[in-house]
Amino acid sequence: MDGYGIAKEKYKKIGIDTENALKLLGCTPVSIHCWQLDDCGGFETSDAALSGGGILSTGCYPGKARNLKEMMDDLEKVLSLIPGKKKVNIHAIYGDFQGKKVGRAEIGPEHFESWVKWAKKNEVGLDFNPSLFSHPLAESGYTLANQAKEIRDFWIEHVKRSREISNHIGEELGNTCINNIWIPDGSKDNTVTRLEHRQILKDALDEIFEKDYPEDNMMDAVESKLFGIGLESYTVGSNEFYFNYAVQKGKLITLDTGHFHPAELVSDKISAALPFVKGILLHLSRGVRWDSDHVTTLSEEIVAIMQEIVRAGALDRVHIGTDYFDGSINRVGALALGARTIMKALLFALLEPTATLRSYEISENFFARLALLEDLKVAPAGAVWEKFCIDQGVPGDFKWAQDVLDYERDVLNKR
Ligand code: RNT
Ligand code: ZN
Repeated sequence: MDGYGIAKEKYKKIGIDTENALKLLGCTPVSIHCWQLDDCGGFETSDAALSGGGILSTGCYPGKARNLKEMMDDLEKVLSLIPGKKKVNIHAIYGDFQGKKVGRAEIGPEHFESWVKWAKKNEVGLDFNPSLFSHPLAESGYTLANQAKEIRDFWIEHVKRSREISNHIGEELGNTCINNIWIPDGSKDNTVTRLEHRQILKDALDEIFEKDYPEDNMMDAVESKLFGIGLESYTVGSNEFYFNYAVQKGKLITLDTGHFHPAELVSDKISAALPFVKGILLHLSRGVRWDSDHVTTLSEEIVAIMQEIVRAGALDRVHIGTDYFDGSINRVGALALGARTIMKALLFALLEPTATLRSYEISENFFARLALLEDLKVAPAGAVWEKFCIDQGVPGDFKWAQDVLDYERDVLNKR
């Protein structure tokens, strides 16, 4: 019997059907963020600062994607290394601007036709984000929450257009495109006009969302943050602000694992959010001391997040995605590694005998619950993962990294 056969039998004994787990894993999409591939630079021809707004990619590893073609090439490599269903998550700054200077308040669906074509060819869905950073009109620290109406209106127009683009993308692909709004607005030091900014942000969002689009085409998500670099003392779009907004307006809430106090757990927020919100969008990364922009690895928390989704039976209401930027290692490898890890964590969660664990819990046999949870940690999930990779036609563990290194030698090092 091969490794998978043995694993299948072992899981069967504890009431788990591995075939079923593989089927579910195969139809759950993971949305892969494109901005890991170029350190969040984008393809605008403006002279805007490359980062700013409280986000920062560190490291200068060679080979980053310098244009749309290189980014699409890199993404194709990444996609070939991730088993299962995929989406690609893009930002407004990654439009096909053809060397022209296109303002953020001038973008339209035409600038994203190349992406639609590419997505169709590669059989992936797309998600979208307006870009409210790396721009002269974001330098004051306030975009949608800016007290100056001209600046605010500029950004409102940008986000409205992003929603229109998302609607177009979703319609073209026949796959809902999530438009996620994150703004950097906040302040380095103690701020006294807090209610004013938050009221302004609420009104700006209300205006942005005036137009309804069919959910089959696009859905809106709002993303909170605790702090950013240079924005340590105050963030307008805090957790409470967006949670309330999402609940009141029927929007998705985005939970980014790097946007909370280090001891706060996103895994525990899932069941707290689900009774109230339309759904959740996850931005997964690995927290290392501060804003977690490190590549996702198989941590206890990533597994716990997946377990919470599966235990809640909420795979259709929680949209899983990556969001980190590390410019200090091979970027293609970094992106593939994070996404593979998330799929592994999801598989691990799908291989859990939840009904048995619940029965122990109900009968207050907490020792049996703990013992089973602990034994599961070294159950042969790896062999099931290997089978998934083979079935999906992607290289398995101990092989895929060599593909990345070959690509580095043949493509990235020649840039
Ligand atoms: C920033 C947010 C946001 C960005 C992207 C580029 O802290 O996490 O999601 O990473 O929109
Ligand atoms: Zn994020």
